[in-house]
Amino acid sequence: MKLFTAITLISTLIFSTLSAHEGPWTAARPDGHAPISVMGDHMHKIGEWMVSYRYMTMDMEGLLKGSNNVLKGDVAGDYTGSMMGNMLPKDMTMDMHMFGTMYAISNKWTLMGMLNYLDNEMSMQSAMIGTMESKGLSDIKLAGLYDLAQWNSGRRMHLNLGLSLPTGSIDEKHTNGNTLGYGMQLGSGTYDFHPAITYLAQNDNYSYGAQLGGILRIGENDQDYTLGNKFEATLWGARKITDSLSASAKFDYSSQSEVDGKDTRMSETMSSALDPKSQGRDITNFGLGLNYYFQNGGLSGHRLAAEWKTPIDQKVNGVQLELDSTWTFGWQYAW
Ligand SMILES: [Cu+2]
Repeated sequence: MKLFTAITLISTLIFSTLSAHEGPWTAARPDGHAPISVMGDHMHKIGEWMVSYRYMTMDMEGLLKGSNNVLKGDVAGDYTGSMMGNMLPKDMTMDMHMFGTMYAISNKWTLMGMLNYLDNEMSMQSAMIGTMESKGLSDIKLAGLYDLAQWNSGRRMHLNLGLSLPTGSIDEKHTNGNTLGYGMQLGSGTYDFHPAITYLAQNDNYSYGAQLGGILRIGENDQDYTLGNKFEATLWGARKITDSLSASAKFDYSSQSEVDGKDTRMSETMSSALDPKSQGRDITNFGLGLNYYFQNGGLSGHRLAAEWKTPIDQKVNGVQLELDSTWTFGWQYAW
């Protein structure tokens, strides 16, 4: 219910403070782009290009069963395949390097491509096991953004039609030869459809946005499992502080179901990391961010942004690590 309270609160804020703003929505201001962790938030004008780089780092530590913090002793009985729950995860860091490009083929369609490089590290309850690591190219994503409507009062809406290709490995192994858990793999192994709808609004000093979307997996991968489908809702507001700087607040909610099927190379009684039922979670994050837009001089057209977010509510399927915080830093350049 916390989520609905937050949504109601923010929507009230959006519709009550959004006084008339003459002219169409514009990207040419710092908050003309959403907080940096939002993907496919804006479109471009015909012939315009953009390149971007984002670095995202997520920290997870401690175990959750459902929404409760637990110790390995509390859940060791669920994973009897390993002595005293020693194979349960202890902490994990996920680093992601995201390279993106956008190009508007018309004023109705902007095309987008994204290439992600992942670097995951996980340590287990028993220090004897050693840190597990996986790194490499993740699933390449291609998308078309379609302009649905633009109003003369600084509002617009577009559709995001994305598809990810199974370029990321699902065969990552520990140094001892064992297949790493679902969360340590680099891709989904399936073609995934990423639909979303995005709404943007701005007035003289504020801007708002909302995005509803998800990930729908198509079929199953060559190890006979399918990662859970995901639903995502994001709501943000930003204040333009100067012509170059804006500050934002954001709520995002996502819900991902457990893995369907199983990878037979993993033995699910050993660890929650190898258990298809201990994948996916419901999570609500609150984030704060800054966008900086260079309007003049040699760096004109460049943008820098940073965002920090932390969960305000999370409930995992089965037993999983607790997410602590996510940082995203980004650079974008359009011409
Ligand atoms: Cu762009």
